Amino acid sequence: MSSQLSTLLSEQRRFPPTPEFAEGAHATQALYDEAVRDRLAFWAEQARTLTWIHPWQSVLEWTAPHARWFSGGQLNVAANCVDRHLSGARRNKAAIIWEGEPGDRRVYTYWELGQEVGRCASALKGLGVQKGDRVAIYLPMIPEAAIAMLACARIGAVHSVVFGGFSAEALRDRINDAECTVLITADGGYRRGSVLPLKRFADEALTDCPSIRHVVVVRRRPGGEGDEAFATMREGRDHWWHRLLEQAAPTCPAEPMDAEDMLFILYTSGTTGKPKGIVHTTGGYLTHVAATTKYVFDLKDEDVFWCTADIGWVTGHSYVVYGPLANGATVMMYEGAPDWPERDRFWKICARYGVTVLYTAPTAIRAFMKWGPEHPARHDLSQLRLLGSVGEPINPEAWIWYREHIGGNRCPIVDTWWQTETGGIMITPLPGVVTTKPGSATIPFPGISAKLVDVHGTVLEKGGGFLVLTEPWPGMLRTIYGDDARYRETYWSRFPGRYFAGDGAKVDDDGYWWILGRVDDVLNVAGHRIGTMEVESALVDHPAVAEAAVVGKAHDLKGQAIAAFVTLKDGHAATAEMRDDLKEHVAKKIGAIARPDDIFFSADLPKTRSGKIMRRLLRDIAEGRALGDTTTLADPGVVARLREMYEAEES
Ligand code: 7RM
Repeated sequence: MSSQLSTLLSEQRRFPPTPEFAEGAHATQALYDEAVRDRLAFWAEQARTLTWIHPWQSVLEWTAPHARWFSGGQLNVAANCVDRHLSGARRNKAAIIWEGEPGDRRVYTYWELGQEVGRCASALKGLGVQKGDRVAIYLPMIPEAAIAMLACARIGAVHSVVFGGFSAEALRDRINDAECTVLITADGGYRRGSVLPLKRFADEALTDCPSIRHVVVVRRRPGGEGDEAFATMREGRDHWWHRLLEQAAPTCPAEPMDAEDMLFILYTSGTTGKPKGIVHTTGGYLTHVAATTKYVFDLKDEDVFWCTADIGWVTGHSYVVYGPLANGATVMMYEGAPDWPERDRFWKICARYGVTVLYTAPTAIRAFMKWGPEHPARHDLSQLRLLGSVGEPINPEAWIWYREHIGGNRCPIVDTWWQTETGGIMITPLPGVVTTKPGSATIPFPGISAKLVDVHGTVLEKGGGFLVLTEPWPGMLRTIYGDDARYRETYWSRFPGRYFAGDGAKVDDDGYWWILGRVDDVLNVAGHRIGTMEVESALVDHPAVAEAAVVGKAHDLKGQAIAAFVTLKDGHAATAEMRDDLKEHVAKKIGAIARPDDIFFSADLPKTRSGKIMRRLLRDIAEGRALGDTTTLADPGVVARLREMYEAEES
């Protein structure tokens, strides 16, 4: 048994909901009962909270592995997230409260958000964007990111948001895979006091993106329009956002979309080198994220909801933009790093804006823990009433620290398990109803069917196994963009007829889920999914590299760190400069998040007789463990030599 599993098994602490919280909570036991009685009726009831242009004919049409939810129905996502809040008291309510890293601030009321979305939508139309066209968004965490997404949704264009931390090459691959016609970017974004030159990266990407016709550039830097260092504008192709929107009409009709029309594509890492374009559609996705936002975060009109995820990840899509805005909530948005200029930046923000619900990642919580409780202690966090966690397993110590030092031992914690592919939260406690256990995501959301299976696909009541989803759910991915065969193969072939999430899990005697993490060759570095193959492809792309094997290595803060074993081509020396050069090369190919922590040079890699690299053994070496079974190795001597070298280098 792994040490992780045994620690989790011994966790005995229980946190039942307080009567005060339960009394005011949206969620009730009845919600679970209803969903058990009739799953589809439950989801239909959630869908009815949205505004539809045309009612649906059937709740679900399921021809495995393809689902159609709310077929025949028509709606517009932007109209649901903005327009419908403009007729009553919410018209003047803050939709987005934003703070930039340098300390600049902006607030958009729902009315103002509507005007900006309208202008951006009109401007995109003016550039020739039509329903179904793909628009790439490569922006920092600024309000324009949400505005651009909603503007696309308004006119029926499909957005593909690319995380601002990704490299030019990663952006180029994503633009080309979806054949985007427009790119929306910025002259720069702030991170730890310096400017990330996004437009320069974009220009580098665009040297080989034949489908792009126009580039819209947000001026993020003060007076940046004339600053050639950050944005050189190409006549005819490039347009400043502020100029374009100034001339555009603030009203733009919302395109009636079929429930199954595409809303967005979001790329995520898999086990091969090529990222998958995860396809999400309109009616089911919005139903799922609206319902989970309401019940998991217990969102009320008075709340200030802060999901700290970047808009470039699915968490930003579902719980910064679509879920909260569909509920007419006030969203907090922050551009920069949690330790800039000081390690109390998050707590300063919580106090200044009276944040009531905070949703962040274990990697951040572990960093806060390391920095010490004196940072949150300096600020008034008494407005907080609910805390959330997402992105990776949260260890019980971090959970307890979060509860005590951020939540004042008063706020319930919701540990939410889900994926880019699931669209919205799948396994989570509902606050006010479910007793929590530190480290457990608890039980499936109402209307979600999760099961534990063994290697043969046999359903297990409890114990350890693989997490599968046995019934379609409204926010599920519909396919992989342009590659339905890969969709079937990746998610539906391991356990036929069931969706395999790629995670290992344990179910305890109470039926609670303890997610253990990925069982495939996908790493989770600080809550970000990175395929080992992606990093390996980047390494072998370097002219000096003959072969590379990448593994995850346990890391205190990041959960996992990247360790790479590299064999160099003849004539290249294994020097410290080479090591730095390779790290830099990976960062340039994929982005800084994929930069390996360790690179080890080796003349050979341990392989089976059929030539498969035995990553399990490399992990053992990287983590300093006793070696597992080496009997299947073609040359058992390789590992011993490798370990000696590794240990010599480490010391
Ligand atoms: C939302 C998101 C998905 C992978 C998933 C898991 C891991 C996410 C939790 C978690 C344990 C959690 N989407 N994961 N949430 N593991 N407990 N609460 O992160 O597509 O980027 O990643 O993240 O391994 O498969 S994602």
